[in-house]
Amino acid sequence: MLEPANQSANPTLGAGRISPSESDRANFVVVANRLPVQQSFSEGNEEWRPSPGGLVSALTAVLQGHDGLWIGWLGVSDHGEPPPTYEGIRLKPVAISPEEYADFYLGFSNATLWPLYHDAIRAPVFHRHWWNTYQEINRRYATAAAESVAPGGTVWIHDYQLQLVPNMLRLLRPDVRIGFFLHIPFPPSELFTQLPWRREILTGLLGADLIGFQVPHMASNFSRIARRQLGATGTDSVLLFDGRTIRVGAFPITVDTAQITALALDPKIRARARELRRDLGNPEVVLLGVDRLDYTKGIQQRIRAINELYADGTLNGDTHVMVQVAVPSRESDAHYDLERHNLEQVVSEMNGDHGLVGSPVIHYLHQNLPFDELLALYLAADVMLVTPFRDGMNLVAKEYVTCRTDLTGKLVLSEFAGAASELRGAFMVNPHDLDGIKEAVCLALKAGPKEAKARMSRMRRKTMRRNVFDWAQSFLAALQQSNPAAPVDATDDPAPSQ
Ligand code: GDG
Repeated sequence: MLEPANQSANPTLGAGRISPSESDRANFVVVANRLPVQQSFSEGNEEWRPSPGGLVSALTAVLQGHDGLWIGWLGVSDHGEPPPTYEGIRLKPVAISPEEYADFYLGFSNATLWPLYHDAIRAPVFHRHWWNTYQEINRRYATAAAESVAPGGTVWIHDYQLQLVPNMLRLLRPDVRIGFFLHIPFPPSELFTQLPWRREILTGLLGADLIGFQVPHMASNFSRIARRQLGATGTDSVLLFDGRTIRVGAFPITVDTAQITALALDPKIRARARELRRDLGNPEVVLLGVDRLDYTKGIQQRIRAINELYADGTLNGDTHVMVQVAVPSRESDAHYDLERHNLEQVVSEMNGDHGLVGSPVIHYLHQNLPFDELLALYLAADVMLVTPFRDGMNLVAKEYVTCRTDLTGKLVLSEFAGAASELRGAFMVNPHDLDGIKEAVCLALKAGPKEAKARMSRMRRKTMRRNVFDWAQSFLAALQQSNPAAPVDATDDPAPSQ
């Protein structure tokens, strides 16, 4: 485990303009694209709220116990000063100008890496000036981390926006332990090697002592590519490169099962679920999709499949109703704008063809809902549709399963979501196969309570075994086993893949 908290830490260290003296440095530093707080305005007043999501709560708990500091960007507005601390964690913002945001975030992160790492569902775009800014911004995060971490401390870097940070930090601070976790898929060699800067990205990642992926085959992809492209040696789980040992493993992320279970049993949320079903006209079957509005999530394809089931009479507007929540995402990107436009076209076609006055067949919400409302929807849904073309994990699937404490409910799940390797009780689909989606939905509809219960029990047994705190602890425990100063033998037993 991590070293105990440094009691002399200065809890007021704030906006990152102070260069911390050695005694002010943190034993444990998280580096992520975003800070765990975001700015909002209520009646004209500025407020800082925690950013939503399980990652923030999981890492908050770990950071609180270990004199933690979080380095990240403030968000699009970049206005105002964040609080110096959040729930006892020091915050260190990284400034990114609007021009840099366009090149680093919208450009290289989301128009080069995001599509390339998600099966090239959209053609990745390669621009040298995006790459230059990506390097610059990664250097900025690495410098902030190097200035903030105590001697011999631990730094945990997150996700595809920051893949160069591990090695940049290693060069600045060879004394610290460095972990990196990729939340999205790592692509197969044929795609990754398209990247003109593939060697630089691999070298960047190999600066870490431990590199974590969502599922084992992504970890092996990475190791194989590192051996082939950079001449690293070793196995899929322990690599030797540049005189150092790097561990590689799978650490499947999960949700805060205890919190979600407690909320799912809350009478107010259960009453809200009943109210939602009433508002939907008390249909026999409620089908639900919940996704960030992203072209990787397969939302249109899924709705097309459902539309065909209405058209051929398998589904009926009197008895079957669908709800699709599409959370606004990356709205300044033209791909996302087009995705929204096309999705809304499909939704309105479906209602136009099969709805009645006062009884649409699909209810579409382009909104970020309060988490309680989302849970009420999970409880109200008989069939949950999670059909991404490619997804690192997909937490929505795990949240749905966690909510179904009474073992009812059916999950239709893409075989290309990381969650598919754990949720074997789902009705699996190839999300590219429209007929296959229709078939899986039909099977889910036909499955009786006994089969549904057996499938849900199987999924819950797996999901309820670990929560997001165990995920963070297991990564950090594996990281603590590594010793940046002393290379270990490549034949050593690796960090376990879970
Ligand atoms: C990336 C990877 C990986 C959704 N709608 C609302 C809302 N949500 C929350 C869900 C869930 C989260 O957003 C979505 O997580 P996913 O895992 O499904 O997808 P990404 O955003 O793409 O996340 C993914 C993940 O990182 C973690 O490593 O699993 O593969 O792509 O938690 O509950 N939350 C609220 N209102 C909504 O309307 N409050």
